[in-house]
Amino acid sequence: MLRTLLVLAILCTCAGAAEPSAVPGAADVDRYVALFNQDLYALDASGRVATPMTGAFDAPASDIARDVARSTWFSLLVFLPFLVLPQVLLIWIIFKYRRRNDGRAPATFMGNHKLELVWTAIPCVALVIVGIPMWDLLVKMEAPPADQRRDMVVEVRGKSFAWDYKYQRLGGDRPTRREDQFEIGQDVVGVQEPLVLVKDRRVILNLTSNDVNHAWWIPAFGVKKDTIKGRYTNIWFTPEKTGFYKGQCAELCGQGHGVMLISALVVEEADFDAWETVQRHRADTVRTWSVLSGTELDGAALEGAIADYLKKGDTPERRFALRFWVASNFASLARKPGELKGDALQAAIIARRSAVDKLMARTASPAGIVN
Ligand SMILES: [Cu+2]
Repeated sequence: MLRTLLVLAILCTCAGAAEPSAVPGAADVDRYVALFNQDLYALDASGRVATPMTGAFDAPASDIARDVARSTWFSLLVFLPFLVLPQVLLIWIIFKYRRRNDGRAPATFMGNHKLELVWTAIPCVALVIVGIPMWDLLVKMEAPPADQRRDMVVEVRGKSFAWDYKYQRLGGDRPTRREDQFEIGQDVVGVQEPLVLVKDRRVILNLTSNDVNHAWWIPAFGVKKDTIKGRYTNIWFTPEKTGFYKGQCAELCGQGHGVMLISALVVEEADFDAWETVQRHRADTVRTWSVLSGTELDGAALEGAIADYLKKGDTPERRFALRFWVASNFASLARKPGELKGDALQAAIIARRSAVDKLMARTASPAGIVN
């Protein structure tokens, strides 16, 4: 009997270990903070911008960007001879037929109908050759895809001087009920949160504005669109590479236009699930953070805040969300100029994060969740 139980226990443990965990645990927190809390302004060790703003031509990151790059290179190839050839001819003629003081008079002539017809007709043909695929691409970019059932849909709202993202549909096989929508608001002055997208999942952006005209532009995706109050404009694309992408408001909109930055994060499906989880529990973590961000750490208040948070729901997802937001907020705080700096700040962060860990481990739920 004892042997059977022992074998069963070992089997259960092995099965548990082999199965990948769907919910990220405490060990994943720092990886996700590094992924989701990327610094728009970060510099690398040699003082250069850590993530440069890439373009559609040097690093296209979506299907639309690839099309834009291809058609632009094609038009450049077709038009390049019109730029180069006249200049080469001009320089050659200047030297070949220069005045030589040998008594010869230069020839004078006016007009040549045949030549004029040819040099009008050839550029016209070139324009048509370039125009047809360009027109096709413009129509494709303007027309929303016919079958949108599996697409992600996000409402983008420009405001002086930040962006709000409302996820109206998450795409894939996800539910599209009203209660599954959620909104990521931005501080008007503060860290601009990225638009988070899934690699290879098409996204449709419905854009509008709260005030003046703005324009949502991320060059690597090959899309740029005005956002206008009282009206919706649309763009769509399929992000094809994971990564952190930078953009900028592209419509002169006022005093803060220069800092109206845009960023987007393209992640794998599993990482998007983790991000969605932490967003859904974000509001509940605010109280714990307000205790942690005080100058003096109030142990009793922290214990109360964590206990209340877990009382509202003690699941591995909620525990992960609390740990994530604590770590993520500290990561943002460490970037802001404050009284504490460098090692002192790092020590304070480590101490406060471990206080949270200890309290959470102590507040194990009846189900035995200690993660
Ligand atoms: Cu602007």
